[in-house]
Amino acid sequence: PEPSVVPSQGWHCSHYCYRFDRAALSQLSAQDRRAGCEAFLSALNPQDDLRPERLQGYITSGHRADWILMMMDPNPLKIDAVHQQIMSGPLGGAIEPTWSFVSMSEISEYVPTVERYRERLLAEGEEAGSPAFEAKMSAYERRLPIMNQQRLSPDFPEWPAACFYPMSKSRDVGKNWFTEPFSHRNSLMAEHARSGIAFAGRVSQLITVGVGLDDWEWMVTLWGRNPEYLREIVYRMRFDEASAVYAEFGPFYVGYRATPEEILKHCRV
Ligand code: 76R
Repeated sequence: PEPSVVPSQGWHCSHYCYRFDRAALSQLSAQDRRAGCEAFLSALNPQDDLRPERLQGYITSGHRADWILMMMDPNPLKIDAVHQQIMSGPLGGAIEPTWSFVSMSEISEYVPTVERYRERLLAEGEEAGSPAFEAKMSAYERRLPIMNQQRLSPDFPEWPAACFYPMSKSRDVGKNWFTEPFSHRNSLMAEHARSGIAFAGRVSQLITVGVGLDDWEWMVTLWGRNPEYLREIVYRMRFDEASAVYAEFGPFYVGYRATPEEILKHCRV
C-alpha cells in the first residue's frame, strides 16, 4: 500500500466521530463486553508500525457523538486501519460511526514567504534597514521553516479541550471567494492571521484541506487551554471579512481530551 498513497508533502488527517449503541451494548454478555473493552483499548493503542504518527481521543458533549478520534499519518491506510480495528472488535456492533472528515495538511498559499513578509512589513510602514525591521525579518526567516514543519506534521497539544468543524469559502454571486484576485484574498487572510495571533498560547489551530477528499474545503481543529478560548476565537473571527462575508460552516463538535480508558469509563461501557 505504501509509496503511492503517501503525499510528497504533508500528512493525511482524519476525524472520526462515534457513539455507543446502548441497545446493542446491553445485548453483549459480560464476557464479550470485557473482551470488547480489551480489544477497544488495544485498537486505540496500536503498537509500533501500526501506530499512526498522531492519535488523540476526545469525549464529546451533545447527542451528535460520544467520542472523537483525530489521527494523522503520511499513510491514510494506517489511519483507517485503526478505525477498522475498532469496528471489527467485539464492541464493533455496539459502536455507531456518526460522522467523519478526511483531509490533508498543507502549507497555505497565504502563508507569507520571506519575500512577501518583507513586502507586508514595508506596506505596514516599517522602515527598510531599520534595526526593528531587520530583527523582524531575521526572526521570521528563522521561524518560517519551523512553522511550516508544524503545519505539515503538527504535534498535537495535550490541552484539555478542542473543537472541530468543517468550512468552505462561499462561491455565491457577489461574494465568490474564488473569483477574488489573489491580492484581495491575501489581504483578507492577513487580517485573519492578525486576529488569530492574538490567541497565541491560548488556542492552537490546524487547518487541513478537504478539497477533492471530502464535502467541505477545510477542516478546522482548534485546541484550547480552556473551552472558553474556543468560543472567544470563533466569535472574534466572525468579524474578520474572510469569515464574515465568505465563510460557510458545517457541524461543530466540542471535545474534551480523554484516554481510551477514560472514554470507556465516561461512557459507562
Ligand atoms: O502564520 C501565518 O501567517 C499563517 C496565517 C494563517 C493562514 C494562512 C492563519 C492563521 N490561518 C490561515 C489560513 Mn486560520 N483559522 C481558520 C479558522 O471560524 C472561523 O471563522 C475560521 C476558522 C480559525 C479559527 C483559524 C485560526 N485559516 C486559514 C484558512 C485558509 C487556508 C487556505 O485558503 O489556504 C482557513 C479556512 C482558516 C480558518 N488562523 C491563524 C487561526 C489562528 C489562531 C491563526 C494564528 C496562528 C498563529 O498564531 O500564527
